[in-house]
Amino acid sequence: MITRALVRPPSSTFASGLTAAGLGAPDLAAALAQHTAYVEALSAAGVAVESLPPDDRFPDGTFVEDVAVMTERGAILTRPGAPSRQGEVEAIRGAIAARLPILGTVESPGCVDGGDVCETGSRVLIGLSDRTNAEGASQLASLLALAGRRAAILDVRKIPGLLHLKTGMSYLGEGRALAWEALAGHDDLRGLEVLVVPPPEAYAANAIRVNDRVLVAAGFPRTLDALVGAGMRAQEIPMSEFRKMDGGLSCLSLRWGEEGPR
Ligand code: CIR
Repeated sequence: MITRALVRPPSSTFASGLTAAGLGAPDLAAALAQHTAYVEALSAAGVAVESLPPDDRFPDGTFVEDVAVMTERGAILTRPGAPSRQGEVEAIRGAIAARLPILGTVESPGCVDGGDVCETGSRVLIGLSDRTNAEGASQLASLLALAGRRAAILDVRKIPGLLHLKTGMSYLGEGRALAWEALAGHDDLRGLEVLVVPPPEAYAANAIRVNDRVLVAAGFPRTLDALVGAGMRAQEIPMSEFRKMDGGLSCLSLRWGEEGPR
């Protein structure tokens, strides 16, 4: 069960964050409305959501997933790979520490973005990307071991268009995953039943399982059909403004409970 989540609505500087999407500037009012809908969806799924104040020092600060990895035994703070985002860790440290133990922090020269960390039930996958380096992945694997979690490190740097591991895959629970074709055949996904996301719907691969349902970006009918066809309760969430900033559903919250890191 996921019982708790932390979020931070986008701030007035949101549009100056990092992006390679090429989809134009986000509209802040629309982003705030989409964020509210996201929080409502988490709440409706039984999650107690706490909202931190927007912080205009950090345009990408709404993507709270990247600064910590949550486990049922405590949180691990990361060191994001983008220099403009590294201050986000100090900005959220107190809020996390007030809610659960901090098991450790990824230290320089290691870098990890939480978006590269994907729970798959039996173990945690850590993607090596432009944001997560080998040193950071290795430190995180050791810290996860303290939380009783096994980790596997996979290199996803050669997959075009993949910012983070979870840009291209999501764990759906019960041994199932949603993933790009390029990841579906990877050795480290062996043993998972993978629903492959068609290339025109690549953005929809970043979905989140929240208790009895899966939240999926709105506007990707084939992915929605695949989830429903697999017997899942799927709920569409409008994400257009976060997509413009390369963010997906998982990025917008830190979620924890009894099942381990997400
Ligand atoms: C960034 O480039 O860091 C942000 N604009 C988007 C981060 C998305 N986070 C995630 O996928 N976990």
